[in-house]
Amino acid sequence: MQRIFSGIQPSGVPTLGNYLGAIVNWVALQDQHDCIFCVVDLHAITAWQDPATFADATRGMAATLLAAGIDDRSILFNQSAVHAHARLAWVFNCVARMGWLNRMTQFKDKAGKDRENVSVGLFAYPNLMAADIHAYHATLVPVGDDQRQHLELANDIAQKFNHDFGREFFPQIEPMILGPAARVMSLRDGSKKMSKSDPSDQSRINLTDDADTIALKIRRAKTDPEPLPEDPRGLENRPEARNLVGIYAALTGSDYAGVLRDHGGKGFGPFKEALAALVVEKLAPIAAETRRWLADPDAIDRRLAEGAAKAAAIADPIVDEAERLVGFLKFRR
Ligand code: AQP
Repeated sequence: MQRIFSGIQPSGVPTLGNYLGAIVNWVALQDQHDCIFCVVDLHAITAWQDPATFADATRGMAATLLAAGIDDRSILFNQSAVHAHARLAWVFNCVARMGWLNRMTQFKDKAGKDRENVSVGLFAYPNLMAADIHAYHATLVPVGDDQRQHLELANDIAQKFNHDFGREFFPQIEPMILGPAARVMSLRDGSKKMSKSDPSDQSRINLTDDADTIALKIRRAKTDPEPLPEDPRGLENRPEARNLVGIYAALTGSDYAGVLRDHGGKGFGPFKEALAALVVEKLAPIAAETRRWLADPDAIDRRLAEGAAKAAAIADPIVDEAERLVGFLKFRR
């Protein structure tokens, strides 16, 4: 059974993008794989997080994952509770090259014009992500399309580590980028991905939004004046239309052609109504179950602590061995 690792930042309320690009796939993969899922709080502090609410944000993200269907078949924990991540990330900071990280488009997008003022952690983020995966010798990583470049870097880091320290220790990993909604775009701008930390709440559907809010956001979503095409090729150069059709396809387990068979030729009005009803139908049970978990924070904490113990039992020996390969003086435990 191949081992899967994936993570999500508690940097806000999870969005429909996180759900379709990652969470829904994680739930399905539990049957066939040895799965480790992580609320990556170390990653989240690469941007400012309010200490007064951060622990609750971490619990909230865990509650959503549990509500969406992550269950006992998987290990679920918060990253800062397993020190192996930070230990290996430091080694990888010393393996990865500045030039490699300078090419990362996510850093360029997030830092924007403010490069001199962002945290060093934001720049080194991909090294921590590589450590998250390699600390478990995981080989499959289900992520949204935005993470493809970071996974290529994780493979470069593994290869250089293995070469520098003379042993095929870290395996190559394979991204799993699944479905027509592997990159859900902002509802306000079809060229920008939907993001939980986007300053505009109207740009995204939050998994906690109620039915009226979801309907309003979809009704107001940016579109063009043309009706929907009957053929998927007609979605080229129409990013907003493509995005809404992709979301519909992902939620119904269909594809662009399937959705356009039913809705092609029609205007956006009726399509948006149908899409809003569908999104509400899929998200309402998750929101209700999330509230049920949040009513018992101790149960969430227990679940995360158990997960952390299981995760550490896998990662500690792997990172110990990596440190031995580096040549650190290690004492018998
Ligand atoms: N818009 C998206 N479409 C498809 N997948 C997405 N993911 C994120 N946004 C989309 C996937 O969700 C997983 C968890 O992401 P993350 O929280 O670790 O970080 P992120 O990619 O930076 O997500 P956000 O929502 O944009 O967070 P912020 O705003 O804090 O930066 C990943 O698998 C990601 O691919």
